[in-house]
Amino acid sequence: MLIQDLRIVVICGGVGAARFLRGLLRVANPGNITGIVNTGDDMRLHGLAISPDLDTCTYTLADAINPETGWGLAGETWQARDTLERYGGQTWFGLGDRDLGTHLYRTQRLDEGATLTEVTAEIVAAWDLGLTLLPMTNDPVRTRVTIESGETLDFQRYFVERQHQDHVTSVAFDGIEAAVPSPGVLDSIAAADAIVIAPSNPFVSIAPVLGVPGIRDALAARREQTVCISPLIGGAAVKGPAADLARTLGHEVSATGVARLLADVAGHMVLDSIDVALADAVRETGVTPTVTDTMMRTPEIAAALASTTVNAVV
Ligand code: FO1
Repeated sequence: MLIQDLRIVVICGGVGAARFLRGLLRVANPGNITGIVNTGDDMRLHGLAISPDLDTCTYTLADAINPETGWGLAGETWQARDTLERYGGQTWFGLGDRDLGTHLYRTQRLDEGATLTEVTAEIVAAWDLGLTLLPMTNDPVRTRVTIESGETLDFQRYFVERQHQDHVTSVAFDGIEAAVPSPGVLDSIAAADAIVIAPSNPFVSIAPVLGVPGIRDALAARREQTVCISPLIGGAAVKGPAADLARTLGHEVSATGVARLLADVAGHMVLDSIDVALADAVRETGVTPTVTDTMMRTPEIAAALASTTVNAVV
């Protein structure tokens, strides 16, 4: 089948997933693409409902992402934050004036009784993206990390306020036992021709999605059509704490370690050319390796990666 005709599901975290989706949209039919996005990073701040990974995927695909920061909107101004600063309000998590519009709209709609799935569909339509983005669940799930001191931190406190410098001893997803996959998640996994686990942090971005009851089993049933892309290149993360977390959580800090972590749901792995020597070790975990350039420096490289990744399982 031509890639244009394939129904493709992508399990998404933040930046790495957004860049991959942007490449995929160049080679596949947006109407056949469904992103299932992590909501464990979500938070309430200033009374506003904030969904960072949904927004990073949306803004990146709209070519509206802030290029300096990798989150929020381009051409941002910070007048509201400056006013907060004057009052000594919370400014550690920066909400730009344009980005605030998204949080105001989402909060209003949720308060009116809309689900996060419905609000996400409205926001994606307003940016005219063409694909479907689904939150992993409409129920509240909050990623929390416990650090060496024994203190447990909300994810954004760890990631942003403390610049993910802490030595993490465990990660938990509060509320996940009671969470239900949002409508369409399980059906899209069952119907997909190809399923991609995007190169997001496996411990704090992909793990919450797999942890929603029902999702991991649904993916395991499609293991031969599921391919993960290693977020570690040469034993390092492209961005963020994935390598640090692998180390402190006791996993091998390499593409092989990630293959082992996801081997029950992904029968295939795409790893970077730098890690070509790991291909045999990946194969020994029962995962079929494909080696290519996975550093998405340009949308063209992201598009080539998307084609190679989908072709690994169809
Ligand atoms: N990350 C930061 O490092 N500093 C910030 O001030 C910050 C603000 C922010 C606002 C909205 C949003 O959607 C994301 C924001 N992020 C910020 C990134 C965020 O922490 C990450 O996108 C994810 O939660 C981790 O992937």
